[in-house]
Amino acid sequence: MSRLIVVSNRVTVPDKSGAAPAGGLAVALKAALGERGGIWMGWSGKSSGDREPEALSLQTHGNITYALTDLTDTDVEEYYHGFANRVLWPICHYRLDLAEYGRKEMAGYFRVNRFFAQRLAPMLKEDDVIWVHDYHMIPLAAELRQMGFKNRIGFFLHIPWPPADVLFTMPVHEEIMRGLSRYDLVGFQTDHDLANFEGGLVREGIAESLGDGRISSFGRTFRGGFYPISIETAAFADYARRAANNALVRRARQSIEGRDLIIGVDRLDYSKGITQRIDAFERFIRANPAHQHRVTYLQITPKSRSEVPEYEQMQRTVAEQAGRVNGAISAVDWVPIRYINRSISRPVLAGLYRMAKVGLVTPLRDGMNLVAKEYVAAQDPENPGVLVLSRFAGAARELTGALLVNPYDIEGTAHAIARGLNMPLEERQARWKRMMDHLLEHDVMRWCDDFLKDLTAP
Ligand code: GDG
Repeated sequence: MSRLIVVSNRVTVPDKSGAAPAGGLAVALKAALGERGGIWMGWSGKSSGDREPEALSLQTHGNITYALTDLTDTDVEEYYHGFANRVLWPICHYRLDLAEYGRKEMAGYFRVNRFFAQRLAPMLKEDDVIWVHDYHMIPLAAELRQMGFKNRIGFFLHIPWPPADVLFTMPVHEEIMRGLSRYDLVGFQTDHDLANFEGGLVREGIAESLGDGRISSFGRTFRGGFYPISIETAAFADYARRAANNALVRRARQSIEGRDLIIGVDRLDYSKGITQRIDAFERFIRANPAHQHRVTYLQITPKSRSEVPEYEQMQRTVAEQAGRVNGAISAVDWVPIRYINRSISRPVLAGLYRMAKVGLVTPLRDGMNLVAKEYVAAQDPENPGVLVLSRFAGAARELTGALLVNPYDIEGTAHAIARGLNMPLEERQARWKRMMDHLLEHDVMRWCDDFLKDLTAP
């Protein structure tokens, strides 16, 4: 079996004990790398200031080598904050209004990808299979091809791919599309993303669809496919069952004093629809006096990308909004919204999912959304909660037992919250079982195997 080389912006290096850190993606990639032996390369997350980064830092655990590089301040600013997070992220989440184009940032993005390719090249063997992850790294294959590498190279995009009319607002869209055509397999989260990609290329006359996922474009034939990412379903279910006894989870249960718990868990990001969700919760409370005093909505929102102005602004907006709604609808003995603006531990998270009668997952646009899958896996089969899920999350293509909502429709979401809280046990069990059976069969190991099988197919 060929070696596997994984390249992603960030690398999850095991801690001193050698154990993989929590999180499905890291577990699956570590398993795939362990099976074949290989290298996981990416950015250390650190800056070398204005000095050229030192040689790669290599750490070997078993048959896996973790290869990390620092980046200069300018690289971090232009490649990471600038182009990846202020152009590709908003565009792929349909937020044309938030994209900030600058020639410097675009150039920085391509330059850093060339730098990654140059650092990777000396480590590569002829029959290595290379798997590149996410929007930070689109031009990597083109750089490697230019250096003469003929290896199998696959790409998986963790975020949505927009339709042509959205994508083409980005000045360098053609170079980005050409970059993708240099892979052998380009994987998306859902059939919709793949259709946007293929349809956009064909509509603009820059590709021909050859059927069976094969696409001919920019002088090359490659394949497109969709591979919905997932979680370690069985392990997470077991974890959540045990987490119910966690001391902090028990204290949280006591503190809600028998009220119904509604939970939301999202990185602080404008794509997650947090402000619309708080509006929907307020609407639900106002429209359903019988539920007043009887619910607690817990929103866990760790900070992310605080260096990017839109995120810093959003942090203030959400905090103010939660405060305003609490001020308006609280009573002396009841505070409806608990807003936590930092990360909590994984066992506590699992226990809280299991305690919640409703999981509110309402992004405006999301590649997949693993919180939705974790919420389902964490439920008690005897008394499962209800998932309220945005139809614009990739997960909605699979989790058909959820109450699907349009997150822009505040009243519709408020109605779904009420329906979830009032749903009879039998219906909750039937809906949950449908989703859980699917997730047990389609877990993250299966995702990884399916992608690699297609990438290495003759
Ligand atoms: C990108 C795509 C796609 C969150 N808060 C805490 C915490 N989390 C964990 C969740 C979950 C993960 O973070 C978030 O995953 P998502 O999938 O929901 O979202 P993104 O970070 O936007 O991920 C997304 C994903 O890539 C994979 O392809 O699904 O669409 O945007 O695992 O549990 N974990 C802990 N404490 C927290 O406070 N421990």
